[in-house]
Amino acid sequence: MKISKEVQQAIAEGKPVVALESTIISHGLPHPQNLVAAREFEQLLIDAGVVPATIGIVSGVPTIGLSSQELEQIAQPGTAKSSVRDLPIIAAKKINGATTVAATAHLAAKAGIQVFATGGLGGVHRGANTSFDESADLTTLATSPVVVVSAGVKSVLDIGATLERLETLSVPVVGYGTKVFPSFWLPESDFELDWSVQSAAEVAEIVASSLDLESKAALLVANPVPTNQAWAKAEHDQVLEKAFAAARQAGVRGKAVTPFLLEFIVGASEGRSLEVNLSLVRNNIAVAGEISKAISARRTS
Ligand code: PSU
Ligand code: MN
Repeated sequence: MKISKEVQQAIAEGKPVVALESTIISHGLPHPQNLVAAREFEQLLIDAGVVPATIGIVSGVPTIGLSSQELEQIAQPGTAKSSVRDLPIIAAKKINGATTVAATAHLAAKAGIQVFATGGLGGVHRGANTSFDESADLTTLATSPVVVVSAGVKSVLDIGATLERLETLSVPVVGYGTKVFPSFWLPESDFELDWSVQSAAEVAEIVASSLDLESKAALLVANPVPTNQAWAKAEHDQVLEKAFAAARQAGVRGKAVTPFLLEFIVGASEGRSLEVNLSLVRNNIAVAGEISKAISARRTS
């Protein structure tokens, strides 16, 4: 594992650092906007006084804090989508890989980074009772002590089942300023949470308690996209129906499912879903930045 000098120094000095994933770059956003977006995500953190640590695999080496040039490589079409189980294979083959939420959370926690911003966490897919398609994001969060800021999970998933699995896996979930679990492009879902927090300082307090209790699990902070930036519900529902039908017809399986659905949805919404996707990531990054600053303020006070 390689940690960039800047990230290493920030961790050592207890300065705010936020990890960012790279599968969203390689498989979640269309090329070539993906590289522009990846650079913008990092800049948002820099402007907020936070050190960005985009994580990916460069020639087999898990890298925490990609350089500008490395980021460009990871954004190339064809980069391997890498969850935790792919890490040793990609390492041995010495190829580039883009890390999912699971792999990013795993590596961030190993590096000592406490906060991670993404778009949407993976979860239990609809029909999982027969397909068994449940993202390794869920099981990995049970053993990766890091705060994950996510706009809930995508409404293409079985949200109820995903929340049940998070409960079973003992991964705490808090709504950020809400008790309603968000569903990615939409600020709401049909599911109510047990807990909500009102500030980054409150999240920092929970992180401190987790450390005291020697908890190994992540903390999922569910941050809804602001209503005025959300996708129109009617169009959202229509496009999702089409996406499910297309996925069924194409017979996609395994790790291709999530990228297939996301790409289809961007096309079928003529880019409107993409705008919302970018907005919600920006919002998650802003909240993650605040949380990392609150954690680092506690440490130095
Ligand atoms: N949500 C998004 N965009 C993405 C993903 C999730 O809005 O690109 C990616 C994340 O990297 C997540 C992965 O970890 O999809 C989940 O894939 P799977 O369902 O195959 O575990
Ligand atoms: Mn899957």
